Amino acid sequence: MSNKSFYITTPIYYPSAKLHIGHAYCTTIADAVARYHRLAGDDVFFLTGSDEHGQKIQEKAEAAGIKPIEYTDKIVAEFQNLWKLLNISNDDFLRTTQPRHEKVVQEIFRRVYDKGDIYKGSYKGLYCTPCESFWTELQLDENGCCPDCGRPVKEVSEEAYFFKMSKYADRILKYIEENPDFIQPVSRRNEMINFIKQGLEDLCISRTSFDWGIPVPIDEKHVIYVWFDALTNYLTPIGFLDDPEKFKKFWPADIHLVGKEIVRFHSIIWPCILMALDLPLPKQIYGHGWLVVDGTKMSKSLGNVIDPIELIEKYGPDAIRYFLLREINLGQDGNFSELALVQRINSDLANDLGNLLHRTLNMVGKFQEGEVLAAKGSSEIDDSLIAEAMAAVKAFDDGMGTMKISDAIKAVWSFISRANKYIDETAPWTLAKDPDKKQELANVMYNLVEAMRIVSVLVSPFMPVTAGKIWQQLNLPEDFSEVRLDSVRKWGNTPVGIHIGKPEQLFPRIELAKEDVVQEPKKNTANKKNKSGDEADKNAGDNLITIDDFSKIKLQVVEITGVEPVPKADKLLKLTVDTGTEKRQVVSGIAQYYTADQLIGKKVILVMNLKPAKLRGVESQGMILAASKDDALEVVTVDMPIGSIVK
Ligand code: ME8
Repeated sequence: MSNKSFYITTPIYYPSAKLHIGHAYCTTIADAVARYHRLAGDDVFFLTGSDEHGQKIQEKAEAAGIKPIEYTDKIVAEFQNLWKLLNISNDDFLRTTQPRHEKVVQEIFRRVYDKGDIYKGSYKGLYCTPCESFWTELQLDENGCCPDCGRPVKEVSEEAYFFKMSKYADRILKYIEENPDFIQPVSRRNEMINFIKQGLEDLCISRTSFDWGIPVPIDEKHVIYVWFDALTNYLTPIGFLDDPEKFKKFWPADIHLVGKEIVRFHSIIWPCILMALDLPLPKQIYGHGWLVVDGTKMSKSLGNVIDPIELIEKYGPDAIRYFLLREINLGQDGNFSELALVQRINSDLANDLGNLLHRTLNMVGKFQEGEVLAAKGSSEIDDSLIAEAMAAVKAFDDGMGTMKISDAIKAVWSFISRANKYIDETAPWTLAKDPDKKQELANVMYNLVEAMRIVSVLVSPFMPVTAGKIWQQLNLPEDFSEVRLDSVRKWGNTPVGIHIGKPEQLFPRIELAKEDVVQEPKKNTANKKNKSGDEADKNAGDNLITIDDFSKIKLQVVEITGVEPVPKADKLLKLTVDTGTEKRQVVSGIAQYYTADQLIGKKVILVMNLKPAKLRGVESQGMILAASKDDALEVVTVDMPIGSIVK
């Protein structure tokens, strides 16, 4: 038993609309990690909550003719119901409207103000109400709209308090550079380094144009602007003001798990606030990818949101949890499809897991009247099963401890397949016919029950209800909620002489008619790059090019000799490349994937005869090639002399 403390958080969600399956994804990940750490014996604190202030909520409440708190009460109750249905095991639920939080935010404001890091100024800017973000002219998209959501922005000018974030720019940059694990995955880290290098401006932290917020303690006409209110939520429930012992135990947080678009707030603004408070920084900010439908992030206006409650009612919470955790690699975007969910249920849950349990219980019932007899001696096949069980426990442990959740699940499922194969290899039905093979049969039965015991423990972070059901059907004496990972690090903890319980189906197979699909995602015809392979192949026929067409493109090996950020464009880098005969300037949208150090000296392929174009006002003379899939991207590199022709 470790007795280490472990503090994990999800973002606090805006009660501006119903939660969709994308929000459930984030909370399910955090829940699985929290459950794993409890299993490993850690003292876990798992926090989620709601982010209830701001103009957007105030406007929605006004439109509904009710007070903002009445509006958020109703939606927050729906959040809490969803987390209950999904068996989310959070230790606290923080609402930013709770007096305990208001006290913390005001105290933090006071402390930072007294330190001289907050001053009054005036803010002029372009504001996006739905995103609660200010933008400069240069940051707007090509339509002059919010670069995050594409909606119109409005000009705002008002007296406001500012947090001196610029003062901490060098310190936070140094910290990120010196602590490679602080921001994960690595692509997010590079993006943040490039962002800070463009310069950090002071942060506007108060507003006077609406009043749905926590009052600034020294100036009641202002309310505290959302991010200063929201980020500090992580300090409230762990005793920042009222329980120093608890605070010492859980702060700094081990992981703030957040969606990729809010990594910036968590890994730059939040650490600067903490530095101003002289508090240690969280150990890790983990930016997960988005759940997308047909390559597009779910959003109400696109009509592609998937309601998790409907899915839970139809398939049960464990199947949804399993799918989200198994199907998507944590740092990358992943596609949600109900058909893929049903396939996973049928193959992994009904077939692999369900059958293994069912066969095991049936045979122990039939061949040994339900009694688990002692194993004596072992065959080579038994030994290989045992070795694979121990390897699966280790791979599970390693995967969960490093946020490689999908890998951890794969390791468990490969053991489940191994155990199913073990049944075929040992053919217990043949052993049962031979009175001389009684001990051999007893060994096989023991090993299968023991394998199922281990599986039930290993699946518990992903599928807590199913894990409990397996445990119950095996009729193991220990209270399942008390079971820890240590009990499966060694083979042979199933007590001899227990009588197994009644077999019950875990997951019935699902025959899915098209009309049964909860929501057939809308086809997003605008997003051609996300077409499936089949579709792309089909269309390729209409667009074939000849070798002459291809030869018009001049591709050549060049070396990257210089890298600079493009001001106010966090995705772009200005590269200088050496073509062998000249130096060229190329603008490339790879800032989120590479730092300057990683690019200098790379030999890449340049489209030499591309018409020069201006990106964010900077001329680009050509384009370098890169390969991308889902959320990953790599520039194409070659090991050939500069100037080599690519054909
Ligand atoms: O940003 N797939 O709240 P929020 C995966 N209140 N994750 C998704 C998603 C999708 N399709 N859609 C949304 C806020 N999310 C602030 C946070 S924290 C101090 C304040 C994730 O309700 C999103 O990436 O807009 C984010 O991490 C979370 O839901 C909350 O989003």
